[in-house]
Amino acid sequence: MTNDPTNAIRYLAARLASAREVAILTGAGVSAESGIRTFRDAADEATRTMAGLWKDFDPAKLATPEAFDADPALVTRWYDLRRRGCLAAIPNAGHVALADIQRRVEAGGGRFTLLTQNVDRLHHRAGSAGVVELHGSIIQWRCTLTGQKLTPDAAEFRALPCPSPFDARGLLRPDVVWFGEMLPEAALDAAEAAIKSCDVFISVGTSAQVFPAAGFVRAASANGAFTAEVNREPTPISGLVDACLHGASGELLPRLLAAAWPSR
Ligand code: BJW
Repeated sequence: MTNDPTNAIRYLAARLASAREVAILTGAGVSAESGIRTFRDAADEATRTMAGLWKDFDPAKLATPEAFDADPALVTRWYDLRRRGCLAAIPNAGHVALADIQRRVEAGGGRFTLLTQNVDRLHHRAGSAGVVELHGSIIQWRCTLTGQKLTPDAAEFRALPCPSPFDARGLLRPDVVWFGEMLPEAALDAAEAAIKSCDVFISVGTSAQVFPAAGFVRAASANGAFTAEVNREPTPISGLVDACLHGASGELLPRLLAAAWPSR
């Protein structure tokens, strides 16, 4: 294991450049430099880190199906505020580097899977293709009864009743995965397939505390993949990965890209 940033970048870059199949898991940290609050960070002026959402808000009162049942208007207001923040945000250099890494791997005949816990769609907007959204999307909403999906525009979103002509008793809720809910089956299948067959697995900007995603690195490692972490601080998986890059993903990922494909 190496965790000197320059050595770790070189070490990981060599594995990345020669990989047949790469899987990358991202979390809220990758969007922090776009101004989107993470969930569990402590505020830190030195690194310009904003306090995570769970410092000011109780997940049990906002991010569970029970919370929505108890007060749908409150949950809708909170998610709509965040939704509009995501629409206003701009992908950062970390998102762009991940899209470039995907293009490089695929141009060399390799396979690439981007698994994200993020609901902000910034990877899509940075040009990543086939993004697997493990925790859904805040940009899209769905009816609690019909499942009908809807993408509201950027204006404030107040419409609680489902607009479906088929069942007006439903409510619109964000199409995200709350605590205690199952992840989308297709996303889990895609993650399982990538974990089984990748030879390089990288975890970026996640505290590795929320399951099942928190178990992916260990599973990839058990399947023989070379594993790495890119994160601002150590996490529960730091001790088990083959390379640790500690710092901001918006700085480290472009360096990793340049080290892996220097002719760029
Ligand atoms: C930077 C940076 C920079 C900052 N550069 N880095 C097994 C054991 C124990 C519990 C469970 C288990 N299996 C299931 C559970 C229950 C539960 C769970 O995991 N609970 C844990 C908290 C213990 N999981 C679930 O309920 C999941 N469902 C499920 O498993 O269904 C089956 C089942 C149900 C019930 C029981 C058993 C089985 C669903 C999880 C859904 C998570 N939903 C949320 C909200 C989404 C909607 C919304 O946006 O509001 O998803 S919670 C929140 O956490 C969000 C995130 O996607 C997720 C992960 O957070 P993430 O991305 O890691 O962010 P942070 O803030 O934690 O970390 C950011 C990191 O970035 C930090 O480390 C920083 O240092 C770093 N960073 N700036 C690089 N610039």
